[in-house]
Amino acid sequence: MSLMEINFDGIVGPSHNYAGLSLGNLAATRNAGAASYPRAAALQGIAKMRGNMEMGLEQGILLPLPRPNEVWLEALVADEDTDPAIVAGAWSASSMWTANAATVSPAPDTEDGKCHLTVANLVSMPHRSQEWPDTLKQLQLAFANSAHFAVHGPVPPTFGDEGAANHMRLTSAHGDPGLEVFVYGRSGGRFPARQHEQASRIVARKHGLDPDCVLFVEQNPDAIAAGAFHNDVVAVANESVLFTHELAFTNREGTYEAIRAKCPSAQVVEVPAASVSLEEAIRSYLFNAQLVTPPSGEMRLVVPSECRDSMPVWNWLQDMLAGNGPIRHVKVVDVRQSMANGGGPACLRLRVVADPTTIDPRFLLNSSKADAMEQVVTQYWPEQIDPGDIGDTTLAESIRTARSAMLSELALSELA
Ligand code: SUG
Repeated sequence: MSLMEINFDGIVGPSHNYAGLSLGNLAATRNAGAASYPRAAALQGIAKMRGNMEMGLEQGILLPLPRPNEVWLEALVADEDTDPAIVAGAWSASSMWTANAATVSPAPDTEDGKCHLTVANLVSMPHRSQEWPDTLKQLQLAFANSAHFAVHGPVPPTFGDEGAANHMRLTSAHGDPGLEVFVYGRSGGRFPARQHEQASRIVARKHGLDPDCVLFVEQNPDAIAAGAFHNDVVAVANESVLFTHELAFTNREGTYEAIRAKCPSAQVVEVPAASVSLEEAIRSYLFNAQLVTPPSGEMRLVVPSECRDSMPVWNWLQDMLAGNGPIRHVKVVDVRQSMANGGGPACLRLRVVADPTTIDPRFLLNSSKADAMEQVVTQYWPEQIDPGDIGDTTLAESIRTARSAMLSELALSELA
């Protein structure tokens, strides 16, 4: 059994648009009503996946969900007088942010030695609450091998669960047992706290985690109020490194101490607010980076190009590289279409530590499959969606056709 980290990126769906549906997500609110470019967005996502494969990392994919979601619209008795936000919700391509698809506990951490996945209920935002049934179907297919995986339904509603975006794992190496850190919000000031403490606790119990190897940590309400609607906007972990903003957690020192006590190999790389303010960290998405260990062994931070546009962030990264910390390289990627909806490189991927041979190969990527995906996107994905196009029946039909073309290219028609 060779356990490794596999990043499952969401393919950006053909209905990608900016409807401003997420209160507390500043980028999405700022870009509400802008024209979107689904074809460019999907190509940017595939280019990011390719870049990671070129580093020698295993790459997986998750498919866009059926949109517009007719089942949802029907349940909401939607007609022409329906609130435009509900119609836009049914068109949302938000499942591209697979960090919110599920919480994943790798096999070395669990009682039964299987990798456990709990699909996220995403109940805090109406447009995201419709995702889980179709996401669950997909996870059950990709991780159908029940000798190695246990896929769970969602935590019951009221207890908001946003999946891996509020979950970090610290370990000496991916295949070793790890410390799982669940970050919940109690208050977000003017904005909602999306991850409920009880949801995190339910997930940890369902996954059969050893209570000595779990921490529940409160996200700093000031971070939520500043626009960090998920913890992965202000912190990210990879193997023994926690890369975090100084103001990410309510109890900063207590959190670091508890992490070091339970995972002695842990190292904290903290960015002080004096160097990069919370606002600048959220604007640039410095922490919504992919922190990865390629086979070369030197840790790399994959940041959005907005980090290069920010002087304080870019200066901080140069100083970091000049020092002798554990993060040795920085790679810049262009995911601007997703970023404009508040989704950086880390939002676009779900990390699973597993043996790739135990996963349905249709969900694993290689470069010829990436070529084929690019062709489908170029041929079928709409070039542009203007706000007034949302709800248009001809466009709806072409979005459905585009998704079907991708499903048949990837031999996944059972997701139709
Ligand atoms: O839930 N944006 C997503 C972004 C999710 C980012 N994920 C992580 N941080 N892991 C959200 O707020 C915008 C859709 C719109 O407004 O049309 C949106 O859903």
